[in-house]
Amino acid sequence: MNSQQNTPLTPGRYFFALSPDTSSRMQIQHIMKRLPEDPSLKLQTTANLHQTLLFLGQLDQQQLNALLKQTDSIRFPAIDMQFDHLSYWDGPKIFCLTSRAPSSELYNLVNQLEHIASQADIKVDVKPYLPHITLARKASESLDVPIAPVNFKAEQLVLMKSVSTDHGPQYQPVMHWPVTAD
Ligand code: 3AM
Repeated sequence: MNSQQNTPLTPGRYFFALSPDTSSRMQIQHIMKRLPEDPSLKLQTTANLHQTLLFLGQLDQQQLNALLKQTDSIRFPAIDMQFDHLSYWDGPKIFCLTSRAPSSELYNLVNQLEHIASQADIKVDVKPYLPHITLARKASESLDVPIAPVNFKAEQLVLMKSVSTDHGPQYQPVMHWPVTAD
């Protein structure tokens, strides 16, 4: 498929994610204004907003090369879904958007990515996939804020590299695939 690589793939922490289109991004930003005013909250930056599909973990060069060989087979249909709930997840201490009706295409894509990862000898977490969009980290209390559903349209599938910085993790898109099923 028609993939594009931004930078050379070098060892590091990687994950696959969907990148929201401009309208979805604006809706998400609007909802972020309704989060509690807590100075310890680490708000996601607009550039970092994403929906994680599969966390790959720390990859070495051999795994990255093997992954690259598999990525030509990726087929990525349009994914259009609603995130209709603002949730607090106690484990990772995040506020995130969740969906009561995730799209079935989303699960197909996640299965496809899990298959590609296993073909590249990458051991991934086998926990059931829970679609969410993280809005803030270091959250410490549950919240009950009704929201208007966000119509989430994916602009592209992205391979992200997670790089630690003094300001928290920065996500660098290193490869992307447009929304077009061949
Ligand atoms: O930004 P979100 O919350 O979607 O939680 C981490 C983050 O997801 C998740 O991968 C994304 C980029 O760091 N993540 C980090 N470590 C993980 C792990 N061991 C993980 N997901 C599953 N297993």
